[in-house]
Amino acid sequence: MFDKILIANRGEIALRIQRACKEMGIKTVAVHSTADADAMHVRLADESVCVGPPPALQSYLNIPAIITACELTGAEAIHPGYGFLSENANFAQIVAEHGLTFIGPTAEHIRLMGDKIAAKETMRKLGVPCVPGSEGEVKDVKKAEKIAAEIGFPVLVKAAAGGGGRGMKVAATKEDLASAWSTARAESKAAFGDDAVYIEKYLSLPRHIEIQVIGDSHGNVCHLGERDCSLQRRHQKVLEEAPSPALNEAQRAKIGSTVADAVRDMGYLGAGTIEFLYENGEFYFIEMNTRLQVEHPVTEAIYGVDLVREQIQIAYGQKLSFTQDDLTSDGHAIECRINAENPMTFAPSPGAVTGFHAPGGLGVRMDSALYAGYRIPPYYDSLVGKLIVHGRSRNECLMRLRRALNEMVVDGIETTTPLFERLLNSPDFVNGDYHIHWLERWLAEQKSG
Ligand code: MV4
Repeated sequence: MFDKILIANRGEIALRIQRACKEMGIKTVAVHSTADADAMHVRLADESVCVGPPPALQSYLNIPAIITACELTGAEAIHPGYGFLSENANFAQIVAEHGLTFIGPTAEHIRLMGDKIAAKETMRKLGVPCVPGSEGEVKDVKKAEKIAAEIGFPVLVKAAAGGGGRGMKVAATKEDLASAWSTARAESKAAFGDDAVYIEKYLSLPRHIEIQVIGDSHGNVCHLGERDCSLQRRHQKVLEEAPSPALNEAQRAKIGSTVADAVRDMGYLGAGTIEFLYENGEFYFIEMNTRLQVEHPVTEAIYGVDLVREQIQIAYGQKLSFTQDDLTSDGHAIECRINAENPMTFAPSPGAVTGFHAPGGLGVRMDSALYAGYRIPPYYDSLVGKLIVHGRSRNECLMRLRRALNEMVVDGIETTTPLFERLLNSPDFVNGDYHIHWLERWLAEQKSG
């Protein structure tokens, strides 16, 4: 097994990866910016290296500094966590070229899935159901009009280099299409330096359901069911749950095996997530994420699997520690993203944490790098904790969530905790009756009275 791993990340996910390493007897190297010298991930690591000033481009995204930190400390592998360099194909390639191991898929698979047109074409050929739309890039308005006429309005123009909602434009009618097409192209060029766009039928009120997969270098690929991530605001997930309240066991087994077969055919290595929109009983592939995701703990809770441990074993060349038949899910799990933000306006609220108490007890997990006396720097993502609760049923999970939220103490800053307390009083949420636009509509209602 690896002797030492460098973790190219910060915050709760750096702690999450350290925990897996420690249980495996692997030494950890933290990297940090000058703003993070007092951060918990630095305090808990065996060694640490300062890789630059606070702006992420100069530190957590500073590839030469991170490779140098590996060479200085003798770390053999790099775990990128999520965000930062986790889906940077060039980084994965550079890591490999330095004789180090990138804990994740190959650079080729990261690159392929980063191109949303190529990703969709790959999945379609492998038998994964996709949203009806263009086959490949749409290079002129004439072609856009032809495809829209075939699939019917409304349509959505999407950036090939996009993802996460950037460079997307809806055309409700034929009259809107030329402007949606040229705006999407211009925005994509400005944001990503690439103006390639494609077209899909616009699904109006779907759920966002994603399937967790993991593959080893021996040709084994398993799925670990789905997560329902429909509760989002401005393309930021707010709460995730597993299983989805909308699916039954037969639907889960069917989409799970379709996805696992496709990912096996790709020769995919490591953890991955296949994102779908789900509407009227049908799944439509939209994107694949080639990293560990923020919401992975809800899957861990119901399947009893340590996904980070599996990632590390796979990167070392070992087999998955389970087969598909070994995997059974138990009960229900919900994750609340605790952000350092005002719970009504979502304005960032960095600063000094004067008091901190993590909830505990049966079925409660709190992943956070907070401690009393810590100063949250203003430079990074506002996620400061994840509260994950597990119960035998969704109802038990909701009762436990209410209890755990009540137990949590974060003093000195504002957090999104009160939002979840309000959400637990919403009949739609309690009934699992929601879609990707539900949360923003509910928040707007709350504001108006
Ligand atoms: C869509 C869609 C409706 N129809 N595609 C937004 C981010 C990107 N990952 C895909 N997105 C969407 N693609 C079709 N054909 C609606 C969205 C979308 C969305 C998707 C998932 C979660 C929240 C969302 C919020 C707005 C729009």
